[in-house]
Amino acid sequence: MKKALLSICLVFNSAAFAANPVFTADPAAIVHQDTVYLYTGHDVAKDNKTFFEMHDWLVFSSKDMLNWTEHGSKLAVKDFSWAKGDAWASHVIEKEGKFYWYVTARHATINGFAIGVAVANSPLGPFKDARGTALITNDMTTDTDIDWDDIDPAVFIDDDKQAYIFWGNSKPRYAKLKSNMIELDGPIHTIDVPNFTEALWVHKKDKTYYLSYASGFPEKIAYATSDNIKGPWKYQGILNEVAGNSPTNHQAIIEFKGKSYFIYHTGASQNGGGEFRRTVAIDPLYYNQDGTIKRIQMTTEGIISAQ
Ligand code: FUB
Repeated sequence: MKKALLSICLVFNSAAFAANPVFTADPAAIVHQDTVYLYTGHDVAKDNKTFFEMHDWLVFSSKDMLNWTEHGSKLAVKDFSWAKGDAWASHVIEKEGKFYWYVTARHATINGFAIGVAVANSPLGPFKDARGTALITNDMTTDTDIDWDDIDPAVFIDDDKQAYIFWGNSKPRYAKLKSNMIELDGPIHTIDVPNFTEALWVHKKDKTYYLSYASGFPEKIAYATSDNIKGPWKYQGILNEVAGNSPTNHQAIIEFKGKSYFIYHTGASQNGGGEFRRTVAIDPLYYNQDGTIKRIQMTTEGIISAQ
């Protein structure tokens, strides 16, 4: 793939892709063996769309955050026999040499959205539905009026190896996962943070847990901190403003070779971007001395020097 001097969105929508741009959204990323693996949703590039059209999820990788390899579609709604559409936000995590890909999709027989999980022995797959059924369905959370409240999974494994799954729209929720990573272990809890919309991401730096999420609509990314994965969470304010030309936003936060990165999507591609034709972008993330995070500066240039 062409070496990018500008942002990742220009990598994906560079001259080579101009005739047939790849639109990407809802990033999640992991670091494995000196490589960043970026998992994204995939907006279908039709004109005049009035809602999301998403059928599968894509994978990209990089060894320096600058040059990216496109691996294509590695998981699709059709890989889950219980699902019938809407490949919304997903999340990948590694545990003991296995890679678990948690996805949002619309359930075929239970009203509403659901969360499933696929597993593979490599970050590039092949991924297979790990359960044959959804892990979380809308009938397990009956305290909202909407049927899209069970979306946007984000999994975090704490230092004691306990895994937690976070998710939600309108109400942020979390539950423990069993050590097999494919079953809930105990009750579903609600999290208390202000103005929550969706897109949870949890990470830990030093001894502080960070919970970031899309707030309000159009969405800004806000965050809260805690000294305990179970909270309580202290609201710390806005981390990223509304991203260009997209009322949704969705972030991943990683550390790679000693630097921190904020990965998100915008609708700002000049190859016909928009609300339903989004593109993943990356900018640096910086911490203050007290552990709070400086507000992200979104740029066209993105990452401009190799790691
Ligand atoms: O991409 C579809 C939905 O829009 C995601 O699940 C949300 O996080 C928002 O980005």
